[in-house]
Amino acid sequence: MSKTIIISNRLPLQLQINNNSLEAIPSVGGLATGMKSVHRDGNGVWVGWPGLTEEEIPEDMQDKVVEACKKEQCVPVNLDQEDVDGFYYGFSNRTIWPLFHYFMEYAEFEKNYWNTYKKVNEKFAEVVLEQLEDGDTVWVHDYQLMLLPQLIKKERPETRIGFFLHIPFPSYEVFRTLPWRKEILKGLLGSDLIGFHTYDYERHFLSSVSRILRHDVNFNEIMLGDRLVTVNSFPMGIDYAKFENAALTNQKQNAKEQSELQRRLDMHLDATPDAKMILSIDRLDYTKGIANRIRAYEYFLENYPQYLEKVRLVMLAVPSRSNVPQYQKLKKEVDELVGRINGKFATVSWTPIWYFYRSMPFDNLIDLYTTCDIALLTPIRDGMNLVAKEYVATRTDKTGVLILSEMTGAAQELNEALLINPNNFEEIAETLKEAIEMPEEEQKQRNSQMQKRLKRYNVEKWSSEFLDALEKTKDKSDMVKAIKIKKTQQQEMMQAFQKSEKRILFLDYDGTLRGFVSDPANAKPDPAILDLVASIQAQEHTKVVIISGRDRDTLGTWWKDVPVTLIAEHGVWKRKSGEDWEITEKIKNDWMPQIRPILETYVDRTPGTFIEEKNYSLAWHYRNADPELGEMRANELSTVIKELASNKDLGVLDGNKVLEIKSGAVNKGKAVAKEIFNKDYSFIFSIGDDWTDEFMFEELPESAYTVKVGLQKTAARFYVEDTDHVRQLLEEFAKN
Ligand code: GDG
Repeated sequence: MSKTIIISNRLPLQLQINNNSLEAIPSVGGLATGMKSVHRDGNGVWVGWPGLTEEEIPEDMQDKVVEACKKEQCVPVNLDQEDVDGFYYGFSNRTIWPLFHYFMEYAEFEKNYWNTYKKVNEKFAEVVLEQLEDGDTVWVHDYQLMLLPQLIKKERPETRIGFFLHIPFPSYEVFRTLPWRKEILKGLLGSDLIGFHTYDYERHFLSSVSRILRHDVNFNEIMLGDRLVTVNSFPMGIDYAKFENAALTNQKQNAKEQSELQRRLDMHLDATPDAKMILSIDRLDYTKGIANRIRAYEYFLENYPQYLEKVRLVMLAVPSRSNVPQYQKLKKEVDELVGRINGKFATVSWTPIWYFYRSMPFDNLIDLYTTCDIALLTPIRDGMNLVAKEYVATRTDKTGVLILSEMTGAAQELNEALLINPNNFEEIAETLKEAIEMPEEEQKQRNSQMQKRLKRYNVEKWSSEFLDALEKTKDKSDMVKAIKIKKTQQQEMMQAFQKSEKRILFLDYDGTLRGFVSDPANAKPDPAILDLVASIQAQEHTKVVIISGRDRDTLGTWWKDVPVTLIAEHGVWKRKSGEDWEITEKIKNDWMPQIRPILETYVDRTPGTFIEEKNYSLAWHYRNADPELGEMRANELSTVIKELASNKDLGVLDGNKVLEIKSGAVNKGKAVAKEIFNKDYSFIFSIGDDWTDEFMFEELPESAYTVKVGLQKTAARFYVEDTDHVRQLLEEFAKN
């Protein structure tokens, strides 16, 4: 039975050696918490690092490590100290983490870290490949393993690979500062499906793919030769029932069953019933806005002294990455701030901040969630923030107020929370006041809405939607109607070619016989392709037609020595070998003086674009423009022209990075139809890469061999990957 392999840097269990015996403790953190329920209920294995380096595991305990992991359906990846330092504390946490959270000044670009990151991703790949069986699905998690999808795809191309990024994907302007940006993108593109928490992260990623790798992005799909990569957003949910049930159990507990923490909290509530408890929970991380939160709280106490002794900030900061210098600095800063504020405002009976620097057992977390009236979560940046969702889920009587930073992914779903800008102290202070004074009715109204949503879109739903979408990527290639030309089909085509006594081949030029170059004037045919086409043409009963949108002069000059038929400007002109150009359609070009100035304004506004003027058409090329700007302007221009063109019989052809405006009466479809009309060709072949070639595929009879270059939606019957494969195919014709 096929299985799902989950892969993340850390396993859901962390191993420790205490007094010579191995202990497994559950991992803390968003990813582990979220995926645990998926793993627990599903059939599969989880591959990751168990938390002990090779140096820390005595030889006689190695089997025990594997066994302890196996018990939990886990498979360990062995890392030594150097690996962990360079890969985890180095590249992951000193380069990617700060950069992706917009802390550019913290990002270190160290070649050694990068090399170890690569090496460790390869180690992960090795373990995954050992586990991988036919039909298995692979789900890779997070920023530590961004090279893994490609490493697996390379070895096992048929495997479905999903990748989910739990942190933000930054804007292109930030991402492009990374020296290894191309490698990271290529690594991720080994996946069939890439998921992000929000649409903004998705959009940033697509923008980087299109600008840095210059791949074509079609809405949320990326065409990569014969592969299609889908990108989408899947906002991660929580195990709602677990939090709700834990809260219900907590409320039913009698004094004896209660935890020590709950008893203490209750004591304070009894002593000061009108005082409010404000909660914050996060890993001690500079992205979480902890220092800002404390400063804003100070500002609140200063500006609203009526609340002195009436509020308490309960702050749980979980130790994290404490050997990275910025985290040590942050720890010091938070310690000092807490000390200063407590020193400044405390009275004999009141401490304004209760600060816990430790990890707490789950039940204590629930004590805090259910007891505190307000949750104050102020990250400067946060991929999602599950704590916000957990707080809402535990509020079973629907009271409680969530104050949440707009910079978290969660803020996009939790509109009923009080949203704040974490850098605006005044706003935070005022919002705290609003939260304290919020009528219960309003609290309930807001929380009911949020609870409904969180209950519905819980972590199971999140993971099943991701896995379903991953499964569906299989069908995507079928949606692209054409099938990759196989050896047998190629042979069958060649037999039909050989048998035929009257053959015609329509060959598109740019993107088919010749790859694209930045200046189309430099795309002259090379001697090899000229020879190849000439030798096909030299065969008996064979007519080769080069059919292109190019102007007749260029086409005529480039193909002057090869006795083929030329069709230029999408069918306006035709030249039989050894004859003069003839015009095939009576076409007007009196519209040009009106349309040209419009195109010129687009050239002025879009750097890198230019106009190509042909006899009966104008083409606006945007291949060298910024890809996003180019697409945007092309859409705009196409709409403008279509509006203007309605009474002029003009057509807009949306080609490969070119928009061509021409008389509506002409296209390659009409040209090929004329060419074969009443001629009884028994073998018809046509090949092209572009949207404008679709007219020809559509027009030709079903028996024709129509071939698209590149995997895209098409009316052609077959496709080949690229121009190299076009040549290989043409060589077959030449051999005959
Ligand atoms: C990353 C992204 C994204 C916290 N303290 C304790 C404890 N926790 C649990 C919470 C919660 C999780 O850890 C923290 O999740 P967050 O989402 O808030 O933050 P990160 O760890 O930074 O997670 C984040 C997440 O991945 C998921 O994609 O939301 O943006 O940065 O579940 O309950 N659990 C226990 N004791 C603690 O002291 N038992």
